[in-house]
Amino acid sequence: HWTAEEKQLITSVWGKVNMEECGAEALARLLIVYPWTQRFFDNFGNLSSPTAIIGNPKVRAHGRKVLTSFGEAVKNLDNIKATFSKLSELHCEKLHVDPENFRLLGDILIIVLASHFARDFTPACQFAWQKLVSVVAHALARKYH
Ligand code: ZNH
Repeated sequence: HWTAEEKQLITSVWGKVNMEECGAEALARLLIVYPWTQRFFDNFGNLSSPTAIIGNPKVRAHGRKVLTSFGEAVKNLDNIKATFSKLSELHCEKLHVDPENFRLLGDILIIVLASHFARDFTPACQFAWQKLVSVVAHALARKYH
């Protein structure tokens, strides 16, 4: 369900993404903008203020891990459901993360990309990326019933 142009827009942006920076920024923004998401990370230490969250090394490391994992979707655009099947099980059965949070993180990621790439993040580009974060959110939510 991807056009050749969409695939190209997704992979060309992805090729320029700094996982460390963008992953850390996306997770930090999620925790700051939607503070209730902090409850999943009560073993991450100090999350008491935006500054604490941004400087928290566990947030940085986990943000990178999540974004790297997101990269598996980019590499497997035609097979995202299968790619995230195990991860969906983990988030559903072990971590009990409300799937609404996958949508929130997806929207945050779009904002991070838009702010990093500015005018290069064109409307067509945003269209392809919105579609991608939505497919990823669905794939991760698949094992919930
Ligand atoms: Zn998640 C974990 C991915 C979203 C929460 N994650 C995780 C991991 C991965 C991921 C890869 C690791 C695993 C292992 O270790 O095995 N995620 C992911 C992705 C996404 C996500 C791809 C989207 C895109 N998560 C999410 C959200 C949330 C979460 C939204 C909430 C809010 N995760 C989580 C947790 C965990 C995880 C809590 C665990 C952590 C620790 O370490 O403790």
